[in-house]
Amino acid sequence: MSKIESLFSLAGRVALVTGASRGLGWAFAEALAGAGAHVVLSARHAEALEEGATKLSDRGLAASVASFDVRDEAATATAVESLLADHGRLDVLINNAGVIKRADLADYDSGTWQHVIDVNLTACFRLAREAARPMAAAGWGRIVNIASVMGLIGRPSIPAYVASKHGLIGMTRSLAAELGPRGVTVNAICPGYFATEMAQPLMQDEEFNEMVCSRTPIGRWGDPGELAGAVIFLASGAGSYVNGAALAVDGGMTAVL
Ligand code: GCO
Repeated sequence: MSKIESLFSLAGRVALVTGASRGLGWAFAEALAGAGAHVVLSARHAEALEEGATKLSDRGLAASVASFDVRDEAATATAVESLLADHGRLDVLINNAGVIKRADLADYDSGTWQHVIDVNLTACFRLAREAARPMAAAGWGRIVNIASVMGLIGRPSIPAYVASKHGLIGMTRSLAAELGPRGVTVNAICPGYFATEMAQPLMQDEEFNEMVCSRTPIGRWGDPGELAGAVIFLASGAGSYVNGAALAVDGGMTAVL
């Protein structure tokens, strides 16, 4: 392995990716496995995860499955425990699972607000807490929280999503301060507009599609594979002195007016 290859290599590392059955989560899982990590794919439903794990192992990559609901505190703790029992280590956590609900403020009920905050923020906090224990004990770890450009700016109809993603960046900074001295870095990735299932309603909306393309200097939606470099960088030795950052991968959208 060349010096540069080993800088970005995740060989021997175990990574847990939430929301890994589709969309950006799947892209993160593919990227980390490609860099040599054993990836534990997690989401609520086992079938889609099994399919993903098989796809990766067919390519000679290492993957397994842990299905649990990130909203369930006990299930979260159990999942991390059994991952540790199986692998003896947890090096990388990608806090990716997230939901979005779009509605006008007048129709935005409290239950919906709470649901989005529970999944996008509280669940990430709990997983980070559980993962930080073995990481700090080992003196090495990487927590990557998947925020959004909506963690840096806002737009109408998604108040809970915007609040949760701003909160996630805040939590990233607090945990970076606490865990940095113990060898664990905590960073956020802020994806811009990517062509995923979650974004389908927006891509089909001509006006919104036009807004994304014209507001993004690169002039188009992102392909999920374009997040691979950022996640491997932050999860590997290459990112060893990057801590508490919120890295926008948005084609330049938040850099311009
Ligand atoms: C929306 C979108 C976004 C994206 C993404 C952008 O309704 O504006 O769904 O929030 O999903 O997070 O980074």
